[in-house]
Order: sequence, then structure tokens, then C-alpha cells
Amino acid sequence: MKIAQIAGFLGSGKTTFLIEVARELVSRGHRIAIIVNDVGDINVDAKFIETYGLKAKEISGGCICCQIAGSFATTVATLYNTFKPDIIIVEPSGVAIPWGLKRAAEYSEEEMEAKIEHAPVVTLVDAVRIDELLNAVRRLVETQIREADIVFINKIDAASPEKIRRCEEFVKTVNPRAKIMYGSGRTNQGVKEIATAMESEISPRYDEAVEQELLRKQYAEGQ
Ligand SMILES: Nc1nc2c(ncn2[C@@H]2O[C@H](COP(=O)(O)OP(=O)(O)OP(=O)(O)O)[C@@H](O)[C@H]2O)c(=O)[nH]1
Ligand SMILES: [Mg+2]
Repeated sequence: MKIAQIAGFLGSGKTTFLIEVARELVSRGHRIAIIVNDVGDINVDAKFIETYGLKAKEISGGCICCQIAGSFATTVATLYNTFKPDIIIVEPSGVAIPWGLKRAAEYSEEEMEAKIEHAPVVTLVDAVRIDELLNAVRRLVETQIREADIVFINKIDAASPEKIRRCEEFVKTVNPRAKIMYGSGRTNQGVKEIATAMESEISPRYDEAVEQELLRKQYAEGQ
């Protein structure tokens, strides 16, 4: 069973995008479940999402990549045991770290028969708010980009070419190995391409040594 995470800072368009990608995958015949992790007060309405024929679970009360990794793992295992999705698409909180979520997802193997595979880690970057992001939460955004397989520069329907270019430059500096894609959850641009990547590509399992080396490099460069 695959876990596909859509990371990105608060308000980067994760929920909007995730619903579109999930609908696309359902239309291709997949069984899709969704887990949304809300740490704030405004909760996504899981029932609303389910009207699209998806199974949706909401986890609140902390961040699923660290504080409540155990309840995330149990939710994944329960979904597998009751619904047997091909792919679970996860919206981590806006402050989650992708490798933490991979590790937490792998914990679920203790509670079910299936093995976890990871789809490419997709990190959304909000092109409309790129300047605010770089000023206010640069380190966090860098970490989310550094751990991405695909960086999706989002909201291009509303961002100037200049801002889109700044996003692209920033992403290339932080993670030259990431594939960069462009689009908009609102106008559906890029949705099919991400759905295809989730179907057909695999991201490595959590490996502590690899993560520590990446972290060491990031902080050495930041000195
Ligand atoms: N112009 C534009 N606005 C978008 C797009 N996607 C989302 N938005 C808007 O951005 C805001 C945040 O969208 P969400 O999908 O809730 O973003 P999120 O990342 O899930 O937010 P949190 O869960 O609160 O972190 C909403 O006002 C959306 O309408 C897009 O592709 N283009
Ligand atoms: Mg959301």
C-alpha cells in the first residue's frame, strides 16, 4: 500500500490540491483514502470530502510526524484493514517534516499485513506568497523542499511570472535534485501529472543515516 504525502506550509493549497488529485486517481479506478492532519482550529470536513467517493479520516490534536505518530500509524493500519486502499494520500500539518511522516507511516506495518511504499514526496510552494514565506519561515520551507522528490509550484493562476521565477530559483538552490512542476489546484493544472507520479513512482523508505547527512549538509551550508 502506498502512502503519498502532500507537504507544504500553512495555506499553500494542500487540501484543495489533494482533493483534485484524489478525484483523478479515483476516476482511474484506484481505491483512495485520505488522511488530513489539522493542528489548528479550522478543520476540514471529512464528510464533505467523502461525497467525492473517497474515504477520509481527520486526525487532530498534534502533528502526525512526531507528537501523535502512533495514532497516525493506527489510522493507516485501520484504513488498510477495513477499506484496502491502493493509495492513502496524506495532508500533513503545514509544519510537518516529510521524513518524520515516512517513519510514522512505516510504524503501521506492526499493525497490519501490508508493507508500506512511499509515493514521491510532493511539496507545494505557494507562488503568491513566496516573499512572505522566505522572510518569515524560510528554514521550515527549505526543509520541506529539501526532502521533496517533486516540488509543485502552486497557485500559478494567481502569481506573477516574476514570483514564479523566484520560486523556481529558490527551489533549485535548496534542492537541485527535485523535479519541479507548476500548476494550480484551483484550475486543475498539473493535477493529472501528479496523479501519474503517485501511481507509478516510488520514494525511498525512511533511512536515519541519509536524513542525518542531509540535515548536516543543510546546516553546514547555512553557517
Ligand atoms: N489562486 C489560488 N488559490 C488557491 C489555490 N489553491 C488553494 N487556494 C486558496 O488558498 C487558500 C488555502 O487553501 P487550502 O487548500 O486550504 O490550503 P492548505 O495548505 O490545505 O491550508 P492549511 O491546511 O490551513 O495549511 C484558500 O483560500 C484557497 O482557496 C490555487 O491553486 N490558486
Ligand atoms: Mg488543509
